[in-house]
Amino acid sequence: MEADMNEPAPDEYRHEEIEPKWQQRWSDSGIDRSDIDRSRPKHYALTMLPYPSGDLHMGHWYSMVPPDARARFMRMRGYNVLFPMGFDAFGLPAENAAIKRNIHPKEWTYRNIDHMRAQLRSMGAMFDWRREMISADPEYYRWTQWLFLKLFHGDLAYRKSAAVDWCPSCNTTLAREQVWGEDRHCERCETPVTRKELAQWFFRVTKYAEELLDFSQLDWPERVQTLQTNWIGRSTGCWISFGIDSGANVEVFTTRPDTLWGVTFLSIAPEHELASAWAQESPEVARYLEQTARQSDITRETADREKTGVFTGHYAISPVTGERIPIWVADYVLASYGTGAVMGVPAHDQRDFEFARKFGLEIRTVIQPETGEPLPEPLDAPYLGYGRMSHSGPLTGVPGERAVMAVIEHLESIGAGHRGVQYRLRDWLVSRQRFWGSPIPIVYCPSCGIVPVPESDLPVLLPEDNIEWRPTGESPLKLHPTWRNVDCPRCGGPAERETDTLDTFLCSSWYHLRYLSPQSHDAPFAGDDYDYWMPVDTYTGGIEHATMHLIYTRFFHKGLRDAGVTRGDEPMLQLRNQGIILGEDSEKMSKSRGNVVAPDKLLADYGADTMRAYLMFFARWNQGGPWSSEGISGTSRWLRRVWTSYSNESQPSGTSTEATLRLRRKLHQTIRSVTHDFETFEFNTIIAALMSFHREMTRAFEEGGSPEVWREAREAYVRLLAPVTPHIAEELWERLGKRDSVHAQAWPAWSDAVAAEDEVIVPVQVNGKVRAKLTVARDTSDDELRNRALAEPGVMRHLQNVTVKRVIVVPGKLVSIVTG
Ligand code: ANZ
Ligand code: ZN
Repeated sequence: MEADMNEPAPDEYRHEEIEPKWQQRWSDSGIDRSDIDRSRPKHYALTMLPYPSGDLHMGHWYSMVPPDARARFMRMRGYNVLFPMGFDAFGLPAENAAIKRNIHPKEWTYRNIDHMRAQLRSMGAMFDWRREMISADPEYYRWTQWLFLKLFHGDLAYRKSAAVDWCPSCNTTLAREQVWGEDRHCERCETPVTRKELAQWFFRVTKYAEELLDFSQLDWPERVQTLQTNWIGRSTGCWISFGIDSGANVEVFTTRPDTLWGVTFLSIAPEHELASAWAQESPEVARYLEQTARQSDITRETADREKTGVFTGHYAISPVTGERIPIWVADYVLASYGTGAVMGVPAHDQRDFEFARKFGLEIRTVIQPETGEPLPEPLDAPYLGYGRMSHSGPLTGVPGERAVMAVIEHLESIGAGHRGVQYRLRDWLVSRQRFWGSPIPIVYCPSCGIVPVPESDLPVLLPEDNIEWRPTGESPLKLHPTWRNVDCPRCGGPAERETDTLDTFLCSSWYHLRYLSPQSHDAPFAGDDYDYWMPVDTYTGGIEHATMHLIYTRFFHKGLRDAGVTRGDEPMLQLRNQGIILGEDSEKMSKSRGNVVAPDKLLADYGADTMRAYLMFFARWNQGGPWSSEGISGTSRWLRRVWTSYSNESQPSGTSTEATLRLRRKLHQTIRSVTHDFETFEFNTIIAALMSFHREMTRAFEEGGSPEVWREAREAYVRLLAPVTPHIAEELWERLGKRDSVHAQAWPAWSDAVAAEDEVIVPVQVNGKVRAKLTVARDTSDDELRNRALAEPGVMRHLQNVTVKRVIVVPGKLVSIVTG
């Protein structure tokens, strides 16, 4: 009978069969479950959890697969590895979907989760699914609320009025990502947004500014440390108080007190309280405030914007010269930084220079460079450097290195200023005027004021019905017919619930703790679990989370530490970021460009193992790079060759010592380099080494290496493959006649000596007959050769009941034993 050409050969690689098969077996055997085991060192490998948008994209694969391979590697290295997965399930897209389709956000979210969970399973990752957390589960957000209350009781949560972006046409507050363009318009209706003041909840992150700048306990990328450091933005400087004509004071923050004699105007932010007071009396000021109310801080901080401002008609008095200084309102001054007021020194500050030029204000040089020419008069650009003070009254001539301190001391002595530190970091605004988030567990009572919901009443559940989705300008919870009405937990009188929900960044600030004890009913996590697993040993994910998420989670940990909930100073010891996968055209993947590579299609074509190997191979993981379809088919060919080579039963002839030695040396070198590269997240060179070692095995086979060494290499190779291609490795392991899972095996060991040195095989003769062969370094000493020869089992057998008369050692060549 003729073979059916469509029927694959019996040993053809069929990922669509072996992958589901092994995934099922792993799930049945529970091999990926990790529990406390004090006999082994623990390793908590955390990878950032996805938002359930509906579909896994290549970025998810890229951020999860190499860390999975590494987690598997750590397990084979003897660690008890925790590698959990969950869903960051609250957030705006679910609410938008609800508005569009008139379904509950919960329905949309949980349907997406089901789909994505199945997609995640198809990766073949070792996620311990028993520990899955979903931030929108009441059993999860109950503890989010509980933790909120811990911070509240620790005086780390407080309420104050703050501005939100507001679309006057949609009649709703907008999240940062819903505001678009230079003119800051609403994403839905394109109306320019305005700002609106609302009472909202904040976390006191600024209390931890100094501690957050300390990275000494962390192995985090330099880049993330820099981004966080800049985000926190510590400046040392000085507060200076200027009297004003109306009798009050204006305080400014400056990092350049040495320029004080050069002040020719003050400017205050449009939101400064004096600005609104003066708007009452001046229509120009009032008009200017209205006009600037629409801009965001980001737009306002843009350096090259045309400066705008308005004179208030008021003057301040210089604390050092007694001069009258005009006060302006200018939107380059931010209300949220320093004191919201700036002393204008046009000669030595870029923005002040532009402002003074535009409005014809005086430019007065008070710093001269220490070396070289004096500055030109008039200046054609501000001089920003430090230098010798000039035209500065009693301090004229003070050199640059002393200037700042000299002025501060002078101000302190006359009581007009004091030194201090200022941060750019702001407290974290956690209120959202949204439905799909955790309710804030607070009740407002007309007689008791702000009352926390008692622990025993948690969670404050989201309502399931009667929800108004259409944007009305209010939090949807506010419009629910009954939800907000509640008895005051303190006095029992009629009261109202807080109707805002919590920022979803709060949910993701502690999810690593819920994974520890997903079933815990009386606490967010159990103390035992915490003590065993925490802190997270390696955290992996995108660099885009460098500031917000990774600062919030550090803050949360420290705040909870001070509230007695967590221990230790940092939640995540090591951080590594992956790069971005670009389309084949080297551009960012996007639907409009048509260069999106979808994982589902590739999974069907190549299988998870090939995708895994390719994702580790195609670029340095921390850099990323363009996808290549040619590249993935190359990876696929390599794995098919590996597969076929293991279905061949024959062995090498054992005739070439040279081939044996080379194979062995290369094996040990490969184990060593793959181990090293897993440790350092250099995944691409792992795959390169594995590819090259397979060629070496083929060569050793063809050239007739020793069958034992060849078998040893084949076995070790499957173990090296296991983290990368977990399904193929299981299959090949089985073919080698093994019963246990390859993932339960120890990682292969290497010897530096074998890897490094040139080895020889020395035959050992007993009375002229070869009884053993020693594999040793070429320069092994005579004594060592003699001892090793006499200890060989094959030799000892022939020395029983006889006496050794002589042992002749020919270094590197032969050991000959003569008995009598
Ligand atoms: C006078 C001065 C003279 C300044 C000079 C600079 C150079 P960093 O380093 O980022 O902390 N500033 C203070 N508060 C501000 C606000 N609310 N909005 C905008 N600018 C503000 O910046 C500190 C400097 O930024 C301060 O020092 C102040 O300008 C300005 F030759 O004061 B300086
Ligand atoms: Zn009350």
